[in-house]
Amino acid sequence: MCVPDVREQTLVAVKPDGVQRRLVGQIIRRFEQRGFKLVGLKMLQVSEDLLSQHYCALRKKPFYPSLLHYMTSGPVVVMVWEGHNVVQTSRVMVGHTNPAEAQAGTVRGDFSFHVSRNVVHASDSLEGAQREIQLWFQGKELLNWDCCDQSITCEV
Ligand code: DAT
Ligand code: MG
Repeated sequence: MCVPDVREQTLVAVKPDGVQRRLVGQIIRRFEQRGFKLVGLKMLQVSEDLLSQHYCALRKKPFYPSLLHYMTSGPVVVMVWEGHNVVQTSRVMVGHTNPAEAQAGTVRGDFSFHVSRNVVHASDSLEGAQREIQLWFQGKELLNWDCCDQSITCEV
């Protein structure tokens, strides 16, 4: 029998501060190590248009202009990870939005100390993940491939 929902997907992005600080490899390593499957990956300079759609729920927040400025200040690395419960598990791995409250062992808890430079993004719900994946990736950019350890990790 296969573990349920092994095709669940989420969007994770290394923000400009994470790219500048050469944290991309360490962040990817954590998701690989956990056993998730990378199905999409690209580096890009984000447009304000894409970001305003990505962060549409935050439009009225006082920090929104500085958030846009920060997120467009340099390249980001955006990824789609797949696996059982990947949305929720990724949020735990990334840690609290405010790094001051993030636990050690999480990405934010290990690599950052202020909410305005919290290194990484991860979708917060299944619906959010679907919306964000469609926003950032075209269907053909996501690969459907078999991981050689799948029968060991997914068949129980
Ligand atoms: P998360 O990224 O954990 O999903 P969010 O969706 O509430 O958090 O906010 C998106 C980003 O906006 C967050 O990663 C960093 C920034 N942000 C949130 N609250 C902030 C605040 N009070 N001051 C400055 N930036 C903030
Ligand atoms: Mg969010």
